[in-house]
Order: sequence, then C-alpha cells, then structure tokens
Amino acid sequence: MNKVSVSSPSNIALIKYWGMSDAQRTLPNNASLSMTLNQCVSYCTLARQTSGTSDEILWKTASGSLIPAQASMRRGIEQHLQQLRQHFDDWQPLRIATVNSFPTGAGIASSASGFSALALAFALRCGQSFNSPDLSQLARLSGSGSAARSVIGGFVQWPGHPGQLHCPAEQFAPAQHWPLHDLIAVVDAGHKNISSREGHRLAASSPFYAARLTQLPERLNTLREAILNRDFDTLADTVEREAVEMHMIAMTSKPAIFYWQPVTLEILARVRQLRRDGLQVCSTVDAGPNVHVLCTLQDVSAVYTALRKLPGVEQWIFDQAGDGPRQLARHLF
Ligand code: 2P0
Repeated sequence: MNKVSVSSPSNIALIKYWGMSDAQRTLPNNASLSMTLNQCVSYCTLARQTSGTSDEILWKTASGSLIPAQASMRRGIEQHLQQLRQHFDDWQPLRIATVNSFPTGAGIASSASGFSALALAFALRCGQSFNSPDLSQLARLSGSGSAARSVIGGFVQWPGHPGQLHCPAEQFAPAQHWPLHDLIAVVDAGHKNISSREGHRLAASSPFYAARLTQLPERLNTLREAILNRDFDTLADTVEREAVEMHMIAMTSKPAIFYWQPVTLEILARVRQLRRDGLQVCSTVDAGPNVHVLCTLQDVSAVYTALRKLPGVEQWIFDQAGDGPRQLARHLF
C-alpha cells in the first residue's frame, strides 16, 4: 500500500498514568484506565517519498497548506519512526503529514492521538491489520504511554493485566456500553511549559508517590465496577479523587509542577455544586489546566447551560466516548 491515511483519537485518563517504571521502554508504574474520545483526533497521511532520500514531515495549517512541522514535533516523529522502522525492518523514506482537530500540546493528550495515528498508519502500510494486538505496543514506542490506549475505542485499560506492566492496552468496555459526554473547557490552548514526559520523570520525587501507588489497585477495581454498573456517583467520586491526587503528586514533585490555573479550580468547584444540585456530572484534569467535564447524555445540555458563560474559558469542545481509530479514504496530500 503506498498512501495510507488514518484518524486516531485522544483519550481522557480516568485513572492516570503518572510516573514510569522503565523510561527506556515507556512502561508505567501502575495500570491506568481511560475513555477514548471521538472528536479530538489526529489525522495522519503517510506515503513513500518519491523525491529524495530523506523523510518529509509536514503539518497541515488551518488554511489547508502543508508546512514543515515544528522542530519539537519533527524530533518526536523521527524518534518514533526510527523505532517503527526497526520493528518492521522497513527503511523507505516517507512523506508524512499530520494535523490535530484540537489544541496541540495543551494537555489534551495530543501526543496520544498523534503517535497512535503514526503507529497505525505505519503498521497499515506494512500490511498489518487494524486490530492487531501489536498496535498498542507500537504506539508506546513513541515514548507516549497514553498513546498505547488511543489505538483502542471505548473504555481502555493499560496494561490490560495490571500486574504485568509490559502488556498491551485492552478494551474494558465499548463506548456504546456507557456513551458518556466530555465537555472540554479549554482554559489555555497554548503549549504547556512542562511536558507530560517531564511530569512522569519527576513523579517519584513526590514524598506522596509511594502512598499513591498502594491505593491504585483498589481504585482501579472500584472504577471498573462503576463503569460496568453505570454507577455515576461512584465514577464521579473516584475520578475526581484521582485527578486531584495526580495533580497533588505533580505539585509536590521536586521541582514542583503546577498545571492548574485559577479558572481550573473555579470549574472544579462549579461541577461539584452542579452534582450537589442533582446533575450527573464530574470532572477530571490531565497534564494541563483544561478541564474535562464528564456527564451523561440526559444532563449534557443542563451542564453546558450552567457552565458556558464562565469567564476564562477560551473554548468548549464537545466530545464523548468514541470507537477508536479509523482508516480514511481522504488524504492530507
Ligand atoms: C495519562 N497523561 O494517563 C496521563 C495523565 C496526562 C495525565 O500521559 O498532553 O499524550 O500531549 O503531553 O503525552 C499525557 O499524555 O499528553 C499523559 P500531552 P500525552 O494520560
């Protein structure tokens, strides 16, 4: 296959991956569980390079033109390509174009969607099937652990076997099981100052990190039960506790990492109040200031009506649980 195009979604971690047991192989310290999104996606087109012997790595702008990718993005893609080439023993120079449907590097897991899209496109070009269990591992070779979850739709656990950290991600329940909505409050669409990778590296320097790890197996089980039973109250309590704890670890790392902004806290408080008022809504925050407001279909419009005028939110993204990556007939070039 010469030209291949895919879309691959971002995901929101409900139990967070934070800290690594093996940075070389991007292995986590704990099992995480996420919901794959539907609207926040990365697109990637990949084809054999017809002129020259080096790769061409392009970014599609809002106006539709293709420009050379920024240096940091290019570096990440080149490193991932190196790993993929070794895996498949395929060394042909490539033309690659990519673009995201949502803000890049702002803590909405654009590395997860971007690198899972690259891994999928490369694997398809090499004749691998879309459902291969290898895809999770291939995405993880990028150095983005959350990419290991984005190759799968619905509710996803990585690693699938919590005690075996090298295992691939596995679907825990399909999106249709509980099609939760995710209203993403974009508080700051700019590139964050401290990468998730740096956050993972520093996590173990928090004096509270060891205590966190002891709590996680039980929290994971509680969340799995809540999802299986569509028990929103338990999901809300577990997911909010988990988000605060991950950020507490970041804030007490050495040096400290503060991803939240004042409006982040304001949204978290408003969401708790809406829940006390009877709506099925809760919130979580990944490695950035933006808030994922999770709610059921029946309450999504009441939640948005209550929050939409909040000062300090640059943009609202309407997302929900999604089915995972897709192969596309439309190409970026
Ligand atoms: C996770 N995060 O489990 C943890 C929790 C975010 C918080 O691994 O935002 O895809 O593009 O740097 O590298 C971050 O994943 O995110 C991450 P960005 P990345 O998802």
